[in-house]
Amino acid sequence: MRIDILTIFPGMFRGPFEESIVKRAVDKGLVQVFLHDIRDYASDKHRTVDDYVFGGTQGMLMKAEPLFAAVEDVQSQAPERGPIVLLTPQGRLFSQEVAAELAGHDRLILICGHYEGVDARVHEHLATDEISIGDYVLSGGELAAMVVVDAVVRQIPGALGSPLSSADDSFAHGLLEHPQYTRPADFRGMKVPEVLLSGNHAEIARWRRQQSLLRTAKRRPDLLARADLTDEERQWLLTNLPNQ
Ligand code: 9D3
Repeated sequence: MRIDILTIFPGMFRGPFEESIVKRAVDKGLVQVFLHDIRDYASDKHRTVDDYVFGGTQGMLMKAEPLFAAVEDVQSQAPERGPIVLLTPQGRLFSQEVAAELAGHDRLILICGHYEGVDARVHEHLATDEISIGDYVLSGGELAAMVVVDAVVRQIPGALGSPLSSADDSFAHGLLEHPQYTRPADFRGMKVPEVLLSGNHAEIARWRRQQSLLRTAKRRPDLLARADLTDEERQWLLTNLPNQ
């Protein structure tokens, strides 16, 4: 997979991409990540990438011209075609499903907006997809792009170091993870649940599933509504959930 990122702050990505699972995937040759400075595609000597808003409002917008030029240049560098994703607060909400969908392509182009937003012609005629990572205000699309790249890259077969596959990730089951413990079995009087020390694997599996169910019901009832539970499990929850 080839990922091209268009940004006015390429330096923001270097730390995260050189420390994470992304670096391992790059080193293994599973993914190539290219950073492109949008200013390199500005047409004036001041390398202008923003301008005032027609009709008059406060703030600046990213100009269409450097973004179109950048996408066209980056597309000319490799023959594969894939989604052109604009990171924007107006985009569809990012999720594990969206990550899996993006991971199915050989090529991704991510455009990071900044200032008060991006010229509408980029939304309408350049981007093929618009993604938001959540309902909070960021200063730009860069952190959102890092989130998307991390979630997408760990879906690529072989990207994870351990034999655990990304299919084991919590959201892949639609439930939150059960509590986990490592040694010591007693830390300052805080004890690991007895069942986990029992060696009874059937009992342990049952306890973990029940903990996942309780946790999800308590913290993320929205997930529980869509999760794949047996009738028996739904009944068990009804009788074991604390009231209110
Ligand atoms: C005044 C209206 N604001 C929209 C909520 C303007 C605005 C704020 C912040 C426009 C752009 C931005 C910068 N944010 C992003 O580019 C962004 C983002 C985000 O702020 N939250 C969640 N996901 C994303 S993806 C890109």
